[in-house]
Amino acid sequence: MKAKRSQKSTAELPKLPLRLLTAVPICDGHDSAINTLNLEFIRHGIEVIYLGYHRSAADIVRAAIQEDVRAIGISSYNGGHVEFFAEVIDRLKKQGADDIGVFGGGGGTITAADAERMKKKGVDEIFFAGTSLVEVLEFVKKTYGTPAKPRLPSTRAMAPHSERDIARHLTAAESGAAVAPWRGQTTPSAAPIRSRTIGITGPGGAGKTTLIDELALRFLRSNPRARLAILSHDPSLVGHGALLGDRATMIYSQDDRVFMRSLGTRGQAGGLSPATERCLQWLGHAGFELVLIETVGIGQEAMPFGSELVDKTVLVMSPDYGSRLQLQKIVMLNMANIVVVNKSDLAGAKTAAAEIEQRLALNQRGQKLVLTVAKRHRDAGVDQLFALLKP
Ligand code: B12
Repeated sequence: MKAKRSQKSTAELPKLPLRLLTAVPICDGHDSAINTLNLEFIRHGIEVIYLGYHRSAADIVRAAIQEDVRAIGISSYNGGHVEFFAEVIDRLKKQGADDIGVFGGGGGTITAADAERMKKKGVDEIFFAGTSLVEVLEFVKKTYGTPAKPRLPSTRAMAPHSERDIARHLTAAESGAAVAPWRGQTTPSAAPIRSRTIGITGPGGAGKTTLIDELALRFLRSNPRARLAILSHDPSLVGHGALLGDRATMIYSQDDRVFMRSLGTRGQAGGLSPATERCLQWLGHAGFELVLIETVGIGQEAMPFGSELVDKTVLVMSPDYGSRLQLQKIVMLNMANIVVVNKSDLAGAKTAAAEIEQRLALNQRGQKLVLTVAKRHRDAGVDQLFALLKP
């Protein structure tokens, strides 16, 4: 992999967007309030990693650390909030991450007396029914608008290659900083190491995230000790933040052996982030056996990956791409090593597979075609894809 030589000194670093993680606790499906708040946050330039509802304190803390967020916003309606918020704070402390703030709300289900108890346990603020979005925004900007220190990787406070340490290096990579070497290691630019890397791309709605989650399950089962990293991209909205929501639909990727990082494209076209390559270098140094990269939903002319970035590329399509003519316009059909027709239980999937097979045959590159139903457990197509991804 080519090394990036144009890293910036700390003085030139761009101001990074504020990153928050939001979630709804376990046994709670009230996500209406948090969905509204998420949109308001991204409208004001914040990157929101949304974990979804029915999430355990352990999932929330693991994700917050991996995503290196400044604070966690929890929306809780089904009771048990005093204990749940306390568990989140306790787990953050145990993992040396108590600089990550915790705040939240829950309509009228959190009483003023509960809120006082929660604040005593370390919650920064609780918002009650009737709070305006402006008020929430003002609190967030005032309380979390400046980074807690230290934000850059510190060899003093963090065990090398701990989740916190890796997360901080990725943040530094996102800022473009010339990151300090890990203890006992050379800098990524001096000695690039790359994990086996698979690039997964395709139009929005084809089922890439579900497919990756199923691949994660197969990876965890087939390698009892190995670690997997996932770099998941979502678009940054022009002039706004980004809703980084891929975690919300993932189950197996919440495993302790999976390190997942959500990246906003931050103005770069093509499906990846300006920092993807630098992040890959650090993941290589951290020793992950496999890295899966998910691009944003791509269009006809996108070619997100070069061979310097990934070992294999997978194009995921759904059967409803339109007419056969459309297939002539999709550049990735020439480039991908493997083409997946996901949702192959839908009507028209057989015709789609036949048309894509013909299109690939014209390329004469030995590209593989796999039919999957990623939402189905133990899908034979996903097994076949997993086998094809092995070295
Ligand atoms: C809408 C609703 C539902 C919808 C949820 C839809 C959805 N996808 O969210 C449906 C109909 C599905 C539903 C189902 C149930 N519900 Co319900 N539901 C409500 C209701 C009426 C409104 C909640 C709401 O979304 N309000 C809109 C938001 C925007 O307003 P808000 O709450 O005031 O939020 C503000 C602040 O609290 C704050 N805030 C909130 N969250 C956060 C997070 C952060 C980070 C920040 C900064 C701020 C913040 O900012 C908001 C903006 O002002 C409440 C009653 C109530 N009035 O609160 C019951 C209520 C929460 N539900 C209740 C119950 C019991 C249930 C069910 C168990 C019913 C059943 N037996 O099936 C199920 C459980 C569902 C589940 N899987 O968890 C009870 C909970 C009782 C309790 N905790 O003791 C309530 C209180 C009703 C009641 N009085 O009995 N429910």
